[in-house]
Amino acid sequence: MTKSNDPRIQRLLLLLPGALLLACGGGKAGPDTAEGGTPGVLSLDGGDEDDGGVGTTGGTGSTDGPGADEGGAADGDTAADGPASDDAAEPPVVFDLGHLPDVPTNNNCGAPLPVSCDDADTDPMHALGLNCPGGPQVDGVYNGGVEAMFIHQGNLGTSAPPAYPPREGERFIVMSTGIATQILTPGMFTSSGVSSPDPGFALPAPLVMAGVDATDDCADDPTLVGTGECSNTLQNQWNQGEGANDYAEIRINTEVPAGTFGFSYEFAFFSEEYPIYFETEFNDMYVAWLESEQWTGNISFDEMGNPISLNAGFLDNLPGSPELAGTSMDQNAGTKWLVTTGGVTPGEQIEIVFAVWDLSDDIWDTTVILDNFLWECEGGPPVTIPG
Ligand SMILES: [Ca+2]
Ligand SMILES: [Ca+2]
Ligand SMILES: [Ca+2]
Ligand SMILES: [Ca+2]
Repeated sequence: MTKSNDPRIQRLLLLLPGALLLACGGGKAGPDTAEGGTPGVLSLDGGDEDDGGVGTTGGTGSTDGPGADEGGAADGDTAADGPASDDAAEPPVVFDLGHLPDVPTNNNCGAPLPVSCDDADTDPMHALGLNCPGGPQVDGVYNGGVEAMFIHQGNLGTSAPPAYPPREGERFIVMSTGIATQILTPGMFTSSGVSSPDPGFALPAPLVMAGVDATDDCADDPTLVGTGECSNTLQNQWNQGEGANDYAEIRINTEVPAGTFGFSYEFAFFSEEYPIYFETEFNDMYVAWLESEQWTGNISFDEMGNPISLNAGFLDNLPGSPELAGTSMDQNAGTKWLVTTGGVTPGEQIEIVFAVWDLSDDIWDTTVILDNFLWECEGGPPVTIPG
């Protein structure tokens, strides 16, 4: 049995979801969908050596006037404390923060402040709040079908108050396993095989689905970093299906700025697969992969700590929810805006991949929206909270 891509059939099946799930569970596991032999066909910028972060770091420090005062302040302090230097047992008070710029609320934080410029164009990095003049710079690319990504301006949908406004500036990224702009058409049945790659069982590096340990994640045991998927959350979702199709990604390479210990970004996830193919092998997935010294794996979850795939529990806004009004997902489901924060090490080279794909076949599409990348003062294991 083949999953129907006919909206007339879809409406019929909506009336008979139980019958469909039974029928489909026994019929779709055939080898015709397996594409394990297909190598990754993405042409990616090998940008590791492209050191976009250096200029940003230097720029922040040099434009932050008070930072330049630190050296002088420390010197002056030494002189002023002349009498105290008699006390040899007590080390001198040192305010010298080296090259780190001042930030009013945290003298140890050098995270570059964001600069917004997505009012002027549809550059995906600008949409995220990156690569604006005077702001944080990264090496960022989109890899996927031309029809599978677009930059949306303004609120998504028609709910009041808006459920999906831009979280930074005026625009955000819409990335889909189908034709991305279709999310703007209320009630639409979004189901297209598109020109994005179909990697099958061979996801582009560094993505791997195998976890690092039966019980510990990489926060429990940092020696596990680099040995697999640090959160241990993806394997079980991936194993429910038969490989990835219509794979699209945003990939960022950058050096972590000095004095910067984390980053955050916001996303939401929607799927046409809900409700009819919920809890089947058509378990479309979204993964935010961080490749760093502290973590190699998924960093984005729902409020319950589940990964972001159809079956894992993304159930914030259900069919008919006011929040979904005015979108193609109004009879489907989606998450709220969610904020993921992850820890990184100042000066290290990191890679971040935001990836979405259809699982098992290439129809009944799934869409994510992405916005508001920020460098943060705080680090730690990845956490996702409502936006
Ligand atoms: Ca934006
Ligand atoms: Ca729909
Ligand atoms: Ca598709
Ligand atoms: Ca799908």
